[in-house]
Amino acid sequence: MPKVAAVTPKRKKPPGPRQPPETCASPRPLVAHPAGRVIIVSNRVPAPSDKAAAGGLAVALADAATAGSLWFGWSGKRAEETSTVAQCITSDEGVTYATIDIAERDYQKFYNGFANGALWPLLHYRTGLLRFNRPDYDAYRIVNRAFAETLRPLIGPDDLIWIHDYQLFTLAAELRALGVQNRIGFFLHIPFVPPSLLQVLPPAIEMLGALSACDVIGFQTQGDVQAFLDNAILMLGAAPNAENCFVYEGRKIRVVLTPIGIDAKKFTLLAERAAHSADAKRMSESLGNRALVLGVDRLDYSKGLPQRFDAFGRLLYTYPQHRRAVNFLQIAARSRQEVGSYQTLRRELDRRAGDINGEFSDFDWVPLRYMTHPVKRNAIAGFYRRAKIGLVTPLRDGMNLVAKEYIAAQDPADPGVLVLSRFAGAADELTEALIVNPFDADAVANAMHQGLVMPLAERQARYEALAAKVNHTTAQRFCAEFLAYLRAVAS
Ligand code: GDG
Repeated sequence: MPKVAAVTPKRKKPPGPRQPPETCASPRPLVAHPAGRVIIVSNRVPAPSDKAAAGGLAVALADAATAGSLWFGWSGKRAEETSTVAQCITSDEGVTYATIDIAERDYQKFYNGFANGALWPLLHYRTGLLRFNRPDYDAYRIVNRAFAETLRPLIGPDDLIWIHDYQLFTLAAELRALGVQNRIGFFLHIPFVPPSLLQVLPPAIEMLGALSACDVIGFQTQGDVQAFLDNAILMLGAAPNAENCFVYEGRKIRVVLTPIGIDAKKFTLLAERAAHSADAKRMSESLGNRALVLGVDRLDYSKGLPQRFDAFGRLLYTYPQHRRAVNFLQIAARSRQEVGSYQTLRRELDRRAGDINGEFSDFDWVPLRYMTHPVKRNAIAGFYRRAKIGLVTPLRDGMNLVAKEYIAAQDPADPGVLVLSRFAGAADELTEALIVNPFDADAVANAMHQGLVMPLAERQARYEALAAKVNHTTAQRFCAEFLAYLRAVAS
């Protein structure tokens, strides 16, 4: 994607400690751009200094956040009152990060309550975990409105607004209510569900209507695109044409497929270097000649971790030749620990890990290593390269970037094997992985065994096909494709 240059010269920063943030109270855009700036809006805004530690969304969007663009969202701080003016920091690359604090009373209900207690389970097909109540939903609307009100004065006439993910489903409607006429796009990082499931959510119609205040709505898979259109047909009375466009309340909406990817070349370089790092050396020494089976996930019930632990147990039970010959490392970085279902999951994993290690350990070998604190990105890249099996078995996942990172990290001369859930968005594209049903522990165990004994030639053939895809559907391509759809909307 071409880099956008800022028209207004960049303010030179003095060397030394970073300046405290300024308030972006100006009614005019901070940096004008003839073709319109890109304004990214996401629930969390990555700190400009935090690139190395950044996770999936931040890394994938780095390419859209070019000089002159604005990234707006929550600071990560809770305050007594929600901010009415954003705090701004401009990075050395010329990207302005504008953030607001959220009032504690709204945060709990908006984030832990409606976004992660209702929308997240529902959109991952887990209606049994859905907890809905009106005050949570009201707080969700209030926070989306606060985002709109604080963002409104920062928007210039031709700016493109690109909203991300399920925390901000109603933001576009709030912006329209404030008179914003700019082109607005929305991308959903997680799955979308068919009408039979979405109807479980009491304000489903209201939310679909609010989302339809966008000009372009993007999804990870063709299944998600279809699910959204089916909902729009049934609940909004939409009549999409062959290009997946429909008209709602006088506005034309286009529904597009723009799967997310990674910066594959950069990740390959990172993994090559990380293979010689101190962390990789420690890992190798701890493994000796044993093969590494690796899982890397946020500790989330959508990732299928209990089922994965069971599958590893089945591998050791069914194929005794792998006892003492493999180690399974599960990195499960804690997340959303204030939500009850996440606390339950953690206790469940502790128990299952104990069961497996109690059953199969020897006095000098422990089969399952399981850690819940985050690991440096650099170390993860090195571990991927060392792993003979990349185990990616979510019960549902929008895409799953770990699958793509694992492939990008492999040594072409001796690549590992990806075992991938058919319910990850990535499975639509990465068909040369060993595709499994994560609910079937024996099938996942069989796939692990198949990967562990797979001849080099087959591993290489699968790797080459997968690497070509990961290098094609990149983060750069994702940003360029989505923004091209948005730019094509008549302003
Ligand atoms: C959502 C959707 C979609 C993980 N543990 C650590 C760590 N990670 C990094 C991984 C990867 C990222 O976090 C996780 O990305 P995923 O795609 O797997 O999952 P979600 O966080 O659920 O993301 C998902 C994504 O949005 C993008 O659209 O693919 O389907 O659910 O980059 O490497 N990074 C570090 N330490 C850890 O311990 N540094």
